[in-house]
Amino acid sequence: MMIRARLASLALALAAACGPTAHAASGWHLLNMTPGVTEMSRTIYELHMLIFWVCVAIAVLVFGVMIYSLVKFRKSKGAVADVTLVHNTQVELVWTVIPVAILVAMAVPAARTLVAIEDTSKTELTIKVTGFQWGWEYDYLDDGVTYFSHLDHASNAARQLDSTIDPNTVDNYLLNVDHPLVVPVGTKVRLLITGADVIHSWWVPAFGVKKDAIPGFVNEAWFKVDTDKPGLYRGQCAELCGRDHGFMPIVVDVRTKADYETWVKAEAAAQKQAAAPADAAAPAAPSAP
Ligand SMILES: [Cu+2]
Repeated sequence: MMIRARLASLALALAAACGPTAHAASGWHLLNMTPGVTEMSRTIYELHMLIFWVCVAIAVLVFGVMIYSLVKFRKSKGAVADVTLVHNTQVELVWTVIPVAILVAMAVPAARTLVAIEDTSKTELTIKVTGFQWGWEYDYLDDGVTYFSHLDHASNAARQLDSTIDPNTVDNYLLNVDHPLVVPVGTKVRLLITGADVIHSWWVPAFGVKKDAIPGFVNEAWFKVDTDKPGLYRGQCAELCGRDHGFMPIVVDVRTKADYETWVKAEAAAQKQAAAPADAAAPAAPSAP
């Protein structure tokens, strides 16, 4: 029941994040990937749809011929097996060459998209993302801002075994955090993703980003949210990482550039100030003669 509620709310969140209202009403799009809010996520979506329709066409053709043959040439109608096609070189060539050609044709756009996904050149903002049991740490490498992002208090209270809170009354149950990742629109953001303990995976469907967070490795990912799409985007850890795997959601707060600048300056100043008393106290410690 809880899982169903979670899936439903995730689906709703994804729908709210990307689907046009009229389209959302039908509910059919919930079965599909989201086109997302970045050019890359749309490219991935279009590639997925292209390959999907190629597969549908092949399935219709192959099953069509098969079912037609089964019905038309059945034994009860007096059909006799035609053995001239057994080990027929021409036929074998045709059914080898055509699938190879189709696979190669599909590999071209797929490879092009993969190369684009991995292209982390010309990024404008770099954030280190560390997954841990159970939450995320975001480190704005150039701005001196670091903080942890955990499951929000309301979800955490409701999820406890002895809790009397109905999860249906909690907004974005298990999909909300205390401190979301804040990024600007229209900016190529590079993520350096790693793990502190076990393998996690940073996944935000609306950005088309899903990358493993592996201890001892630094994986790269990037996204650039459309200028006209600021808002909250949700995701989850997508690698089974232990007991509380289901309790480490991801929320990305995408703001306008001006809003982001204001936020990052204020946050950097606040963190500097918070660290200051410790720095000031340090020289007062007794030093050895
Ligand atoms: Cu995890």
